[in-house]
Amino acid sequence: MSKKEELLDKLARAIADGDTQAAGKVAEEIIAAGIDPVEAVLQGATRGLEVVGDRFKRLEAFLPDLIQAGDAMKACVAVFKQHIKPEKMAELSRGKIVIGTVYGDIHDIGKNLVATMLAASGYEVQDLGISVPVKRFIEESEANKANVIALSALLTQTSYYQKQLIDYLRDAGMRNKYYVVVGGAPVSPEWAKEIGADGYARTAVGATQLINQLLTSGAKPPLPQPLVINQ
Ligand code: B12
Repeated sequence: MSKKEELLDKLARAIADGDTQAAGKVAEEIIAAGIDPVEAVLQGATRGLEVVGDRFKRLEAFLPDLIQAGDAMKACVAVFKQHIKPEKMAELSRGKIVIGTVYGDIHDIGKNLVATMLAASGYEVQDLGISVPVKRFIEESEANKANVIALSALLTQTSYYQKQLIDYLRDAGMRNKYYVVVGGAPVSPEWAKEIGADGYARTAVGATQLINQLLTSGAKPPLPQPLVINQ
């Protein structure tokens, strides 16, 4: 194993183990060894996140492990940031997600899980919290140049606002700007199709897969049928 492979491996392990201190230290070693920091994130740190994501799927890791891994990721990126040219920074983000629980709904446990999984998977996540009006979702998505708007609804009544947001985007001629994905206990693939969403996932792990697939598919929103991840 070359010195470079060894360091990237060490970084992946530090992230997977959620070891913030080690992640920062290995990041310094990587810079000192003259390795491209963008490559280190893409080939090392991201691999660590995938490992912890897989463990989470197999119930071998839990939410605190994901949060720790996310923190370790932030620690290494903080070191790398000082050595990356601004124009290269975009390569580090897999995409920007604006997420929230829709208006009138205060359930946030599932939404928080989805947001954490996405952040731990390398996305820039703007979490707007609970009971978020449609207009605020749009304003924040515009301001943040988001790729995806993710809407959580736990009440049958409030899932209506998922439809309202998509209608709003369509009426404003903005529907092709964002993928809109929906989820929450009363939300089904049928509902996602009826309201013209781009995707539905049943769980937080599924939500990450869904967004990975949407953003790498090359298909532009709105999709003719929602992509459904039933896990
Ligand atoms: C905990 C809870 C509460 C807590 C919420 C605390 C909090 N901080 O979130 C409190 C006590 C505040 C609460 C209040 C109410 N609740 Co409540 N609540 C629940 C309960 C028991 C669990 C929800 C939960 O957290 N599940 C665990 C998480 C992990 O699962 P999840 O939210 O489904 O999220 C997962 C997926 O859905 C998905 N997902 C979630 N969001 C998204 C988004 C995207 C984009 C994607 C892709 C995926 C995705 O990924 C998540 C992780 O895998 C459910 C029952 C249930 N079994 O769902 C009722 C339930 C949702 N509540 C219900 C009701 C009626 C209410 C109240 C109206 C009660 C009342 N009369 O006051 C109020 C509503 C207040 C309001 N305006 O929102 C009903 C809704 C019925 C319906 N279909 O409309 C339920 C189903 C209970 C029932 N069987 O009647 N509730």
